[in-house]
Amino acid sequence: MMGYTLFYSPGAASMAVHWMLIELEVPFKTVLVDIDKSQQRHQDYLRLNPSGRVPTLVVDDVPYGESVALMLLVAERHPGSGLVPEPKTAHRAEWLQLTLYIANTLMPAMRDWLYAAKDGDPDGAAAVKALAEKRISSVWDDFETRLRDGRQYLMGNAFGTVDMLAIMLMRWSRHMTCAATARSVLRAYIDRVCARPSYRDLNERECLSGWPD
Ligand SMILES: N[C@@H](CCC(=O)N[C@@H](CS)C(=O)NCC(=O)O)C(=O)O
Repeated sequence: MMGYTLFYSPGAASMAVHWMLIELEVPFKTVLVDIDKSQQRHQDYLRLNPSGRVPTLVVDDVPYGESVALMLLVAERHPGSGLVPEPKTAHRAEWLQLTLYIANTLMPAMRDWLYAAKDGDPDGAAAVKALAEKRISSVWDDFETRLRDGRQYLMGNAFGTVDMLAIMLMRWSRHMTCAATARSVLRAYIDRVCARPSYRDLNERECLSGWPD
């Protein structure tokens, strides 16, 4: 079947991809993979995503994983969306740098915090989480530095993929000592971005509530 089918779990790494599809106003289907019920380990899902991780995006019948890669792929398929700086334009290199920074630095630290006891030794989880919080805090410092010049979004005054990723990950920090909402500059950014109708739509579709408020 042509088109997009997103395998998602509410609030998981699928969230930013889901948001992007909503922003693009393209037709897509969703299939719930309930992580709380370990559905990501079901044989049928592992055939699509052998690592047993969410999300998977089926594009024209072919399944792909990795949320950031999915967003880059979708951006490539919808040139002119305004959600990314187009190739060879002024902000493209900065956008690539920020995208990979989020994928390489922030996302692994989030995983370490959230899965410290499950992926690793439960006895060492506190130390892993403490290091993860340091790494996450230093990314929040960087984001605050960017936003302090009065820009609306991380890349300037154009909302885009990095904002959807950043907001998803800031939401994940809600139970951490380094919760993004505790920082005034980030809080103002979060409130601004989360006021978008697409974010409200996303929350309704994923039955999420309670963040940022
Ligand atoms: N780097 C992956 C991370 C995916 C990931 O860790 N997803 C989590 C949910 S946020 C998951 O599938 N957890 C279930 C598990 O690991 O068993 C991506 O961005 O897609």
